[in-house]
Amino acid sequence: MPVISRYQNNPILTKDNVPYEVATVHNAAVVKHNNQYIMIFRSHRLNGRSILGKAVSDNGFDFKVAPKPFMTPSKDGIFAEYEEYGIEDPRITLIDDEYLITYSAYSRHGVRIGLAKTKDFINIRRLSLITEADYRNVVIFPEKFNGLYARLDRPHSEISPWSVWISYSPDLIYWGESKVIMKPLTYHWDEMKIGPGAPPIKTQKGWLNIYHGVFSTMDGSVYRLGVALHDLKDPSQIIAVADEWILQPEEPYEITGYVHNVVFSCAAVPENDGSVKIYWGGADKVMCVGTANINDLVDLCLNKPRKPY
Ligand code: BMA
Repeated sequence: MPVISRYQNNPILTKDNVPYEVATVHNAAVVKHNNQYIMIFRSHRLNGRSILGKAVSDNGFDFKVAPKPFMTPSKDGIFAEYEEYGIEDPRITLIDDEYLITYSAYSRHGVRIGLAKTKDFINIRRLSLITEADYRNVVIFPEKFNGLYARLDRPHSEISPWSVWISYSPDLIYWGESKVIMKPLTYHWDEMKIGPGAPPIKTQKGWLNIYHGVFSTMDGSVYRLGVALHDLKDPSQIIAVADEWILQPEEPYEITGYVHNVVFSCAAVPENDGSVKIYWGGADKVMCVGTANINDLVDLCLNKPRKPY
């Protein structure tokens, strides 16, 4: 039995559903807000640079796209310089009544992470660029630890396979106390690089972290999803990482697209019945969803673990 059941009508959103011209719809953040599901999705424009769109749904499966993009590269101040080549792969965390949106900001200087805030998904305020280059995949925990915000991220390195780190901040602007907490495992499905996926979900046994792992083949990279469990009080402590992946490219829209063999997640929405809707981009071209039981994912970490590194 697969641990994630793919929704029968996948893909749930494609470029054909977007009322402005784009080449893809993928790697979306999704949250529940006022009894609706808000999706902030990435699209490549026809020049290959990315923007963010917005779609809304009553049930988490059927989304309607807003007539205009949600965020495009900034034209103002410091953000303009660092978003010149596009903005990508948003993640959203609700904390203190505000939604924090992190996204990759591309420019001639590399890739760094922007942080924007919104309360209503109408008014958005860019707060800060919270990393230097090169970083991707920042997810912020929905709770503070000893008064500090915490985030997982993935810096690039020339001398180590790209790994998951944790950092803390008193104010969302200055970040520190960074340390590496999880690394790719050699000759394993995630051996090439790993990165945080959805913002962590609180469970009784720990923070559930849905991450992506990449395996290099003669035919390019294969992106899969895996799960890890972090200590509830000290998320830098990893209780267990599941040895097996939870999702890999299998459907035609995951195997072929803009980049082949990719499932890439930026969002998971826990539901009151113990299930979770996991959203992923298929082959960097379409949006997909599946459901899993949160306890099954936790058990996979605990019953069949591998070492964090
Ligand atoms: C990663 C990022 C993701 C993308 C993935 C597969 O490096 O660029 O946005 O989904 O590659 O192409």
